Amino acid sequence: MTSTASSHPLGELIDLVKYPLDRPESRDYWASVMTARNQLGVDGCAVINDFVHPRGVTALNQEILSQKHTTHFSDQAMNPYFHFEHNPHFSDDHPMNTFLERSSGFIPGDSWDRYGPMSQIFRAPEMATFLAACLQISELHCYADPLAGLTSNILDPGQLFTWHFDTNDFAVTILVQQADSGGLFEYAPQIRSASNEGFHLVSKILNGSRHEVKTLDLRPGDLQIFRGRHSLHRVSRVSPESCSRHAAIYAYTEKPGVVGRVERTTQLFGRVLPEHLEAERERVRSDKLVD
Ligand SMILES: O=C(O)CCC(=O)C(=O)O
Ligand SMILES: [Fe+2]
Repeated sequence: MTSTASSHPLGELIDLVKYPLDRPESRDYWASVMTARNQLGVDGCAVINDFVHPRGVTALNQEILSQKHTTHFSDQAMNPYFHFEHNPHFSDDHPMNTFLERSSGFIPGDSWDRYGPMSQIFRAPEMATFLAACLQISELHCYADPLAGLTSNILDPGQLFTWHFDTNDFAVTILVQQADSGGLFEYAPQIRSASNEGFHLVSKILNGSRHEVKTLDLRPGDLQIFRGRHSLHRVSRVSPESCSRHAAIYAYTEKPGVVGRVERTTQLFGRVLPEHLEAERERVRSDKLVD
């Protein structure tokens, strides 16, 4: 271990020996970036194993447990586009009208201590720089949404997060507590594009097809970078006898100062803040996907 790696505050959480985020000019840094780029190029998903070391995982899980009482759980069935109501323009068996259980919940952004381990990782400039390099984006900023920027996805025993597309182009996740059984991340890579909803393929998967579905074997401490806007994905049901599954979710945007929509924020967190109402008035959509 070099003294440079161990003395950086991020080293309290992230394995800077394996992944020297503090030394972006190093060979190991670029090796990690190139591996992630390759994986993202193959199917829109990169996994960086043991990114957070075991002590860091313990610190993250302690913070999640301390805030778990603030989780907003959902008990509403939803379609893959986060809609909850029947749409008469589509047939009853269409994906738009296929509503599946989502029982998981999110710990919101305003639950975290500004200086706690969750925020420390999220707000580290080294993280944004590293992720931007992996994603080949010129710069990234912390998602400014005060609730959705920094969250933890909680699946208690028996719960699942059903098939869906993300609103964001990509998501950054660290598995913090793994379920003993179930709670697996599954995805159908690039099943839709900005110009094609791929409803036929989406429908097959909602009806139980495993064709083209991949399952990740994530372990606590693994970092996942995932392009979820075009890849249908879910977290499968956590077995009733299992421990809960906890994941830290870090959201970044290409432009600074982005805040989420009122409707989605209410669905996910059960409330909005004044920032959401303000942003709603100024929002400009970047594509025409149904959501
Ligand atoms: O918990 C995870 O691994 C990802 C959950 C997810 O897909 C989401 O929050 O949109
Ligand atoms: Fe997602």
